[in-house]
Amino acid sequence: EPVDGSADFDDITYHEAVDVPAVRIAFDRPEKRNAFRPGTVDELYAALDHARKRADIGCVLLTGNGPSEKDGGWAFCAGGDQSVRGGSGYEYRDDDEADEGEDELVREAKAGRLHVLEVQRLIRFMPKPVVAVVPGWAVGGGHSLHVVCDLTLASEEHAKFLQTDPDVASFDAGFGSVYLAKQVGQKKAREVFFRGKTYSAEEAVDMGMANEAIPHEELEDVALEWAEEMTNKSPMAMRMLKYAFNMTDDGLVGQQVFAGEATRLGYMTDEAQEGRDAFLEKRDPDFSDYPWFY
Ligand code: 1HA
Repeated sequence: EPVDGSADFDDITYHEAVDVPAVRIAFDRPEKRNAFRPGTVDELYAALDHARKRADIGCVLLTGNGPSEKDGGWAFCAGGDQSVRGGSGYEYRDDDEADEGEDELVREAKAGRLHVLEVQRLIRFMPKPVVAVVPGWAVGGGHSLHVVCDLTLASEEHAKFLQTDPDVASFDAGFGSVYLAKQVGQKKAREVFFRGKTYSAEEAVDMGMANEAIPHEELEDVALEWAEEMTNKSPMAMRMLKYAFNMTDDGLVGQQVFAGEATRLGYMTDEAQEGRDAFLEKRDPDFSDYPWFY
C-alpha cells in the first residue's frame, strides 16, 4: 500500500507491506540506473525519517525500482547523478520542484549538495534494521548506501557491485569506504575502490558485504520473509543489538546512541521513578528498595 502522502514523491516510491510491519522505499529513476539528484535525496530522507518514527514499523527495505523501460536494465542505485554535478556538489536544477518559490539566498545555501551523507547517518542510527535489497547495479554512492545498510540481499542474476568513485574524481572517505573495510577487510576494500572491478552477488556474499544471493524473481519475497522474521523479535533487543554492533566502530557518537537507549530503559524502572517523584515531592529519595546488583 502506498504510504499516505507519498504520491507527492517524484524520484522514489514509499510503500507499506500488507502483512508485515515493514516499509519498502525504492529509488524510482530506472532509466538513470536510479542515480540520485538532490531532490531524490530529500525525498529519501523524508521517507526514511517517517519510517524511523513509525512505532508500528520494525524494518525498512531499501531498493530500486526497475527494470528500465529503455533497455531492461536493473539497478539499486548508481550514486550521484553526474548530469547535475556542479562545482561543489550535486545541484538542484530549475526543473526540481524543491526550488519553486525560494529566494536566491536559500538557493545559494542549497548549492552543491552532498547530503546523501545525512541519509547514511539516518540509516546507521535509526533504531530498526534497514535492508538493502539490490536488484541490479549498486554503484558509487549507491554502493556506499548498501554498505551502510544493516543487511544486503542481492539478485543472483542481476546484482552488480561496483565502486566508481575515483573514476569520477569522488571519494566517500566516510562510511562507504571505512565500514566496507570493516565488512570485507582492508585489502579487499582497497581493491574495490582502487581497481573498480564489478562484483557479482555471489562474490559480494563471499566477500562478506552481502548476506545472500537470491534468484531475482524471489528477491522481494525473500526480503519480506527476512523482514517478518526480524519484526517478530523484541524491538528493544533489536535496537540494543543494532546499536551494540555499531558502537565499537562509531566512537563516542556510538556510545552516546547506545547510552540513550540505556537511559530510556533506566527511566522505565521504579527506581528511576522514585528519583523523579522525590524531586517533585520535595523530599529526599528513598532508594532502599533497590539492590546494588552484582
Ligand atoms: O562518491 C559520492 C559521494 C562521496 C562523498 C559524499 C557524497 C557523495 C555523493 C555521491 C557520490 C557518488 O555517487 S560518485 C559516483 C557516481 N556514480 C557513478 O560514477 C556511476 C556512473 N554510472 C555507471 O558507471 C554506469 O552507468 C553503470 C555501471 C551504473 C551502469 O552501466 P550500464 O548498465 O552500461 O548502463 P549505462 O548505459 O551506462 O546507463 C544507463 C543510463 O543511466 C545512461 O543514460 P542514457 O545514456 O541512457 O541517457 C547513463 O548515463 C545513466 N546513468 C547511469 N548512472 C548515472 C547515470 N546518469 C547520471 N548519473 C549517474 N550516476
